[in-house]
Amino acid sequence: MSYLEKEMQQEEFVAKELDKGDFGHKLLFIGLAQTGKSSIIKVVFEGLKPEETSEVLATVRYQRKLIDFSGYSLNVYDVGGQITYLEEAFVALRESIFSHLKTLFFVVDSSKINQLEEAKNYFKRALRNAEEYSKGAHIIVLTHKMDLIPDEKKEFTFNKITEFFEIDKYDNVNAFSTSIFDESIFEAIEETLS
Ligand SMILES: Nc1nc2c(ncn2[C@@H]2O[C@H](COP(=O)(O)OP(=O)(O)OP(=O)(O)O)[C@@H](O)[C@H]2O)c(=O)[nH]1
Ligand SMILES: [Mg+2]
Repeated sequence: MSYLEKEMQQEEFVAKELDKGDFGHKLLFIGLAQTGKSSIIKVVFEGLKPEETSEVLATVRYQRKLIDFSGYSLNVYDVGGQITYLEEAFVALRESIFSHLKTLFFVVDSSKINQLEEAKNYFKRALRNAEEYSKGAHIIVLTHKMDLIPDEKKEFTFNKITEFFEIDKYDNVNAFSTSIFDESIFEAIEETLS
């Protein structure tokens, strides 16, 4: 066997082990494009300054990272939100993406009400996949980018999104109103890890 073949075999082995969730808590961030998934990961887990996230590039396919955070070993999956990548995650990569999940974060851009219908479709599909491959996993809806909503409309917006997503129908689904520009995103993630 050539060196390259050995390397590839090793990589495949590691990928399978990671998918199994043996490397700590497996977290999945999924949602439509540009909703802020990679920014959340970089700000909360990697210490990037919120204002520096404007430089974050759109995620191609998906990214997997092993992160030590607050005493937890995390195995974090970040799926690119462009439709091609979402469809790949929901079809070809379904089992490896959705199996062994501890928590699935479904990220919604609270300022883009016109995307809610499409977001809800993917949310429902994510729920079904999590149910099939990771029974008992926590599902968290992040009504994100709340800093873009005027204070007097924040509560209304949060309620509107969570009602539209019918999250009350599910025991294992919770929602948090978040922004990378204040403590809310840290609080939401820490609360779900504990
Ligand atoms: N106002 C505001 N902007 C945010 C927030 N979080 C992320 N962003 C911005 O949203 C844009 C998209 O962020 P990304 O993290 O690349 O979004 P993504 O969901 O990973 O995008 P894909 O990889 O294409 O799916 C960036 O310009 C971020 O600076 C937030 O809480 N508030
Ligand atoms: Mg991304």
